[in-house]
Amino acid sequence: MKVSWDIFCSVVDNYGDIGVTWRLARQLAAEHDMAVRLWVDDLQAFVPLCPEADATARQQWQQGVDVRQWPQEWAAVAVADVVVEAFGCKLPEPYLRDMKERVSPALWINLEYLSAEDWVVGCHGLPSLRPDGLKRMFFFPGFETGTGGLLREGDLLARRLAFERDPRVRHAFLQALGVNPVPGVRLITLFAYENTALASWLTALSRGDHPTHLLVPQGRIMADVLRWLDVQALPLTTVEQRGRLTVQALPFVRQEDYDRLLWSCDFNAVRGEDSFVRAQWAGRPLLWHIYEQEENAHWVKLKAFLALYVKGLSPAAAQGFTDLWLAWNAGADMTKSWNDVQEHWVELSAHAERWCLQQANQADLAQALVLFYRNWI
Ligand code: TRH
Repeated sequence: MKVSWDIFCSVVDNYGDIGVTWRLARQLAAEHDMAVRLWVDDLQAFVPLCPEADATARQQWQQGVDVRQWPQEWAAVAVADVVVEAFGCKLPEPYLRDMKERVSPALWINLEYLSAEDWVVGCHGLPSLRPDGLKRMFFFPGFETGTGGLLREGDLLARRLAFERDPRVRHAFLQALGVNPVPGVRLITLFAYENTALASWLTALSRGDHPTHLLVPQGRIMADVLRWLDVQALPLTTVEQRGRLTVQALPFVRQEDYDRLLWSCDFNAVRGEDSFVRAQWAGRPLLWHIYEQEENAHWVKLKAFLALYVKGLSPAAAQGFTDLWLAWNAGADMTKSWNDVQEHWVELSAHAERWCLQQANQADLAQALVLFYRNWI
């Protein structure tokens, strides 16, 4: 009998909650032969990532995953062997009661947000005992040994390599999106929250030595792009040229294609959690727009990641890269830091690939979860 998993996802805002849980659910089913139910309270957020999904269906099968609408009025179901509560979403009370009644206890995992902070290693895998007798285990993704690792499909890097080896595949992929970069141009994707730093970056790109083609998937940064271009709209098929910068809007693509898009580019601006990790697997230099938290808690996370990431870079490259990320996240002028980064482009590109391979030495998060369960029973 397959081990059964219930993964609970409450969509707070954006696509990160569903992005991570959908990816995890698929991988557990495809690579570990698990029976996975994914409970989602807002299926509207799921459809852009998986366009064949039905936002109104109470139950549907997608890529081997039993996707369920998480109903407001919970209807009893058999509790799974492993219960994943993603990002502290609250499990339904009746489900918790059924967990208490279960003859063989279920493993209850609280899957936490990704952070590079030091304390994560110490807290990963710790139990929390509740007054009602149930025990919840804290599972922390992370970049270092002793954490739960990062989501990475088993064949991901091999697929990227195959994609990169054949320029015709990249060409066809971009063409299908309506992207026809001129030879030698630098391709950059831009996925970010609203950001006052954008104007300075786009201006620096338009005045830079290197021609750049910027691809902007539909999303929250678009209004800032339009403002800088001084246009009302950027239809999908058109490109806008300003100096050395070409700007093009893209549709929001399915999750698998988003990877291909990142692999097709020389530099990727990403945000939140899942696209941030995917950009690292792309092995290209990246720019992270971190999700803002109360009391500026995100700055600690940002700096903790930077401190880890820049290890092994020359001091000047590390400084330029750090300054760029800090300016972007502070909404400050990026002209100087972007120009500084240009001096270290080759080094930063090699470093990104090295970082990717180094991270790939860790067990991936799905693998780590399965092992955690095996060790627990
Ligand atoms: O959408 P996000 O900003 O999600 C955020 C973060 O996860 C944040 O940590 C969380 O607290 C907050 O939501 C509530 O960014 P993220 O995590 O990168 O998720 C975006 C998902 O969308 C990711 O799975 C990649 C996917 N994607 C596509 O599938 N196609 C696209 O075209 C694009 C641009 C993204």
